[in-house]
Amino acid sequence: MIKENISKVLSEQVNAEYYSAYLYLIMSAYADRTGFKGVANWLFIQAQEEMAHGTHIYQHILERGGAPAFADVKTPEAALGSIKDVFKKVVAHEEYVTGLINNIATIALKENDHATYNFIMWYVNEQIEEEASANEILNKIDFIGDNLSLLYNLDVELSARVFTDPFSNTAD
Ligand code: OFO
Repeated sequence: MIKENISKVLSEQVNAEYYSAYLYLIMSAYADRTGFKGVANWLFIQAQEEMAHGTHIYQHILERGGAPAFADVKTPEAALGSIKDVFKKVVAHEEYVTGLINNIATIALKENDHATYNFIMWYVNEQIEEEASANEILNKIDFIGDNLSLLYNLDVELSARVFTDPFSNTAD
């Protein structure tokens, strides 16, 4: 049976994952409306991944006999100035989420909850990827500068991203 404080912090993470989904949908809508359909696609898939994360953590709480707690999902800040601004915010947000995940790992270890520790390690690794891919795009945007044709190429590149359920091959 999962301890109450672990169940609480995991429930907060479910909320944070849905917040992330909202954030990326807001960004995706901004990109779509400004003509960057590829960027919009990348962000839309990012939002889908966040929802999959939220559901996965929710299922873990239930599987361990816990009671998921539900709180309001905050509305993310909608003001975005440019595509570069979007990716600066993606990087900053993923760094923030990494901190939340690390905190869960720390609490799980302190509570001797190796099941949650093992579970959350998937997210520790996922955050390495999340930060790396967002940073890679931000670096490309920095390199591109004002070159519109390179920016167009990046948009085409990001349009190729497709959603694959990260948990389709696991029993989690
Ligand atoms: Fe849930 O991975 Fe991004 O935040």
